[in-house]
Amino acid sequence: PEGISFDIVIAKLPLKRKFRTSFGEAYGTRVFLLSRADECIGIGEAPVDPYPLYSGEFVESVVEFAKKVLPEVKAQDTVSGMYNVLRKYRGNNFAKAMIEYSILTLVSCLTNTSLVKAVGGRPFALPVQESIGIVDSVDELLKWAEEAISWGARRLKVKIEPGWDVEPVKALSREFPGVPILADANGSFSPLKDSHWEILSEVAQYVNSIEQPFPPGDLVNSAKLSYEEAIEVTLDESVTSPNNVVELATLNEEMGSFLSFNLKPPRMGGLMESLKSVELAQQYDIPLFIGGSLETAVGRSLNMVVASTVSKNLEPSDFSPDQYFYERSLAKDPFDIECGFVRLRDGIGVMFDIDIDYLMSRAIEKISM
Ligand code: OSB
Ligand code: MG
Repeated sequence: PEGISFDIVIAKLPLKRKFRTSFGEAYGTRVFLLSRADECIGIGEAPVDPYPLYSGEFVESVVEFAKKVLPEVKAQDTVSGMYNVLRKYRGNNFAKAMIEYSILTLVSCLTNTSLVKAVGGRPFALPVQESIGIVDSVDELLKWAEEAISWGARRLKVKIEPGWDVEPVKALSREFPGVPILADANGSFSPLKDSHWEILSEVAQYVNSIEQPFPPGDLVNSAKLSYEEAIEVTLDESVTSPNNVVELATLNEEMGSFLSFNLKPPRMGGLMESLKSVELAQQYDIPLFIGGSLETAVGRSLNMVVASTVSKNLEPSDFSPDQYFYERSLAKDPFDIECGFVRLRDGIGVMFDIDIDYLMSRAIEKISM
């Protein structure tokens, strides 16, 4: 609409500690979209890296997508008009989610209505899991896990890859008996290698579930692993649309598998697609948790809006606050954990006081539109 202005901001945010997955080390580079109208400010975040490792999107692709579609978005008079612009393009889910949330948080402020209320959600205390990166030694792994247990982590999600597989999960299950363990491979095992099936079968002995064992396109082999090892397999990269949730239900029914998923709102293309996915998951009784991609408080708040709509089968989710990963939170009133739970908020806009000065002090590029 008239009078709305946007700033695309690329910021480099220093991490408190290295976070390594099977793709390599996280960069801490993030794209933000600030929107302004009247006295209000909105913001969205695309938690992408400079390289297309987790998904096909990366910093420049998000920026280019935003540059290309924002003029068209601005020309719309209604929120649904803006949706139609975003919906008509394929892919670019992280970029779409960023644009959508920037507008929705702005509208939330302009209309003084919280997004949690608008989507029919409710604030509650959500169990949090810690995501432990790939480290150089078991000692280092146990130290990280101990820290997480000390703030009450409800589950340990540990990154694995071929070569760092059985050893870490064996050590965690020995040191922390009774604490649920999820091993996240980020698609690093190949369904074409017998040796990889053997490793995963052994990993399955020590964990409660395995996340994204095989590359994104593959659901059938995940179902096969789940059935053969009688273990929960939770999909991350493989689930990018509500329809994928229905496919999980179909596989569970036809293959006797236990597939669940990790719902990452940016990966689904934003709030609306996420809400549909939650609805389908609840309808088909597919367990889920809300996943993170090292978002700052901005992205975490979108995830929180989605979480507020889940009423059953919600597993411990990626909600350790941004100050656990980054040197500094983007919130002046950061989200916090109490005994392993994060209290969902129900406020206006992003539901926290954004530290814009800090964000801008870390900006490496700003494009005004
Ligand atoms: O696979 O869940 C993942 C971070 C970056 C990319 C992929 C993943 C992750 C995480 C982070 O595990 C978890 C979090 O944000 O709390
Ligand atoms: Mg994952």
